[in-house]
Amino acid sequence: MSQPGDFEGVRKDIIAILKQKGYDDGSAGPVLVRLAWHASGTYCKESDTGGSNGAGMRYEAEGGDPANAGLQHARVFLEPVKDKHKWITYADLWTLAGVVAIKAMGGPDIQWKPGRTDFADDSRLPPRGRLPDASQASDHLRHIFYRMGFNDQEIVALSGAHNLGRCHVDRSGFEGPWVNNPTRFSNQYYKLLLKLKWKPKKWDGNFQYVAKPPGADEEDEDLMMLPTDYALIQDEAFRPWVERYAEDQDLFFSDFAKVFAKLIELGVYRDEDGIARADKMKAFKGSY
Ligand code: HIF
Repeated sequence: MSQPGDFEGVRKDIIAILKQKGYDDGSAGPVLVRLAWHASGTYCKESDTGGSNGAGMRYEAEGGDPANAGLQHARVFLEPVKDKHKWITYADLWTLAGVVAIKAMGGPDIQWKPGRTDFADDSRLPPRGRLPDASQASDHLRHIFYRMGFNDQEIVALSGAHNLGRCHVDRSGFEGPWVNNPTRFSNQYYKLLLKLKWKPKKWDGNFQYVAKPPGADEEDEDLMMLPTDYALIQDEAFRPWVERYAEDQDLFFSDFAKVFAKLIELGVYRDEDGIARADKMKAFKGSY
């Protein structure tokens, strides 16, 4: 048991569980980033509901949503950390794990503030259907991310997180990593989007794009893009940002750090002094 408020201790223990021999590419990092995002990405600005408060994925209604398939791995990886630091809320732990993982994989420092509260029961979960559908295109991306309060540039900056990790047929129906080294954070995702010849994958599974990196052997694993990733180079407002982030990794890192920090704050009400106030959060007042 650690001292309440020892977030440095929590950070160290998150780093210690990142290496997972035998799991995916040997790292829990990418799936932790996805956990932080799915915890936050249910936010609706208009109704001020959903978001990173509550840790609703502990309950079947949210955790069992097909959109969240596979995230139980992330939650299980974090259990020893929660066990050692019982005072931290799950909602804080999941978002902190995302930013610690990004940094440990070579990404930028992302501002993280504590104060999220866990729901005491499952009566205030956001409805299913708020997370994006990877089979769709720009209109859908705007519909989902504008609802959270993001603009076009922020959508493209966030999307660089698909530099990490991979798709699993048994979780999403898609298959493969976006880049060659999916546990190293960089702007490679944008470079590959622009550079490779993306072709529809020939298979019975969900429609997705595949390509071989230049110089790859036949037996090398295909890289992939989801229809929502590909939409970023087809859309005339998104594409210039893809080009800028492909050219300028520093710009990408600094824009990504801002937008990911914004993502994990969604649904968190703070007083002017920065202290989170659960009683001022609509989701906690049960006003869905
Ligand atoms: Fe993902 N995302 N994401 N995503 N995502 C998957 C995996 C990861 C979308 C779909 C998928 C974001 C936006 C979107 C990560 C991080 C972020 C998978 C594969 C799908 C289908 C799941 C599986 O099969 O295991 C869609 C449609 C999005 C809207 C654009 C964010 C910006 C890119 C917000 C984001 O941060 C990460 C990391 C993974 C890898 C998880 C893993 O287990 O390796």
